[in-house]
Amino acid sequence: MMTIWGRLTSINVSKAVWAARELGLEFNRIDVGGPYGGLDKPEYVALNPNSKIPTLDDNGYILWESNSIVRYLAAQYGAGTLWPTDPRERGLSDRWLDWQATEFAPAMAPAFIGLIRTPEDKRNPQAIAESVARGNRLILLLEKFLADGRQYLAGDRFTIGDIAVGCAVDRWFLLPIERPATPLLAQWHKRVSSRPSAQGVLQQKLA
Ligand SMILES: N[C@@H](CCC(=O)N[C@@H](CS)C(=O)NCC(=O)O)C(=O)O
Repeated sequence: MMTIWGRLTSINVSKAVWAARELGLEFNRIDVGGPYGGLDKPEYVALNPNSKIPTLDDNGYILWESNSIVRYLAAQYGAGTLWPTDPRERGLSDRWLDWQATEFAPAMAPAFIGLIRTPEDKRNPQAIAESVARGNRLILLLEKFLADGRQYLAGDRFTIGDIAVGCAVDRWFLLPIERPATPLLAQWHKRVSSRPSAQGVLQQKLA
């Protein structure tokens, strides 16, 4: 039995859920975190000492860190599809998970926290503006990257890189911010978010 712990409004939970659905896996999802709480309960901390979501339980194999969960699911159940077997092709997909976690997420975090989680009178407009500018620069890098006509981030098929960046770009499109024109990114977002596996996973209320 497979269980994914975490509320679906979390970007990191949505990555794990999207990967599991794309792979056609049967799993049970348990709402914890955010309004559901439960992350400090000893039984949850025993699973995930970070008290964060998501956590995966694959038949007793426990894993946390969303991008590691996506890599594990793809490697275990999607070799040759979500997880390219050629190391060079895989590298071109895998790097986008690191890009999402170490470049894009930190760039957008102040804007996200400021606009979604901070009451208007307590916001720091300068920090928000700087964050949006930083995030938008990275988005334009993606737009330029897609200019060679590629359908997916690692080439001509959907892989793990599309999942991590897809979840992040989905939220970027939902944020109440000024966005530069990104027609290629919009087409790619439409392509990946219209997959059956993405239905009910993306376009969540920002929380
Ligand atoms: N690096 C971790 C970050 C996990 C994380 O920050 N999760 C957030 C939700 S996106 C969380 O647990 N927040 C507390 C909550 O939802 O109550 C990962 O990628 O899994």
